[in-house]
Amino acid sequence: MTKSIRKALGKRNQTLDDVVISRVIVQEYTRELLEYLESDVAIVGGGPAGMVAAYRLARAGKKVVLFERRLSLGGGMWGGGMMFNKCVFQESSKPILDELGVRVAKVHEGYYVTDSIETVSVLCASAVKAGARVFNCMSVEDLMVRGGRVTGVVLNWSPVMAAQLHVDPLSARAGVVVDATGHAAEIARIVVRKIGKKLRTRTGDLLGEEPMWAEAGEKAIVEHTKEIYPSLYVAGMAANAVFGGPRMGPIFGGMLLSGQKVARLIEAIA
Ligand code: 48H
Repeated sequence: MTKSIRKALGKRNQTLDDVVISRVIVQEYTRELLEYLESDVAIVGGGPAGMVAAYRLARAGKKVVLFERRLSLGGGMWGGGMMFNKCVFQESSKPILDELGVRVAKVHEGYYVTDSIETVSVLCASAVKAGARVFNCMSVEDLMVRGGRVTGVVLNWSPVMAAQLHVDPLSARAGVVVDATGHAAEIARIVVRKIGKKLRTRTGDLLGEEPMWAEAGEKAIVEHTKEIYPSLYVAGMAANAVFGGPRMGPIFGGMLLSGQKVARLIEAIA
């Protein structure tokens, strides 16, 4: 308990003071936000790829912050396929689910199914418990770039952006930034829009997502998980949007494997 909270409580003969509750929230949030304005890794987007990357990197001892636009993490995973809230996984991704303790049922040789609500909840809890700090309701709207390298992200409250209010953002420095924003590949697009066609793709531009093909899409997503501009990595669906690869529909193993791969690549650099 901080001095100011002790003082506020001391003045009143009650156990629950509304303003103390407010003070705790504002103080604790502000303290952590200040702490995470500098991090080793800033992950943009809390879908399956971002959550696995956050879990692995935090467990490896990195100071990890994850910024998520929405209230909840989970991205496109909650709705399974067409809101049938089941997720399908292939054999290669099963060890990740087993490690985290997601209950998996084998339905066919090489086909596993999970409850999407359980899967999102476990991935989210694993990332947070491993030490990743999540700031929800925050959107990354720009990048810090210095000397030809990404050095951080530029943040605003999602409701500010949704209401199109003219409110200037704040900046957070990070050693490495991960674009895990899903189909939109928003962070890679910022590079092209503001710096030019400088991505490490064939043309320097985003090559765009291709039509649905589960097998090819799942393979491509892991191959395409890499550094796309100095200190900017791409993971998850955004990787196929950047490098040109099929979407894969409601199979989620590639997202977990992509999150795992980006974490390994980042762990290897420092
Ligand atoms: C803060 C942002 C911003 C921003 C976006 O879409 P996701 O679930 O992404 P992945 O890549 O982890 O998983 C993709 C998967 O869900 C999927 O869509 C599949 C498998 N599709 C196949 C198919 O054929 O359709 O999560 C991305 C997250 C979301 O929660 C966004 O809200 C968030 O990123 N986000 N957060 N700042 N600028 N942009």
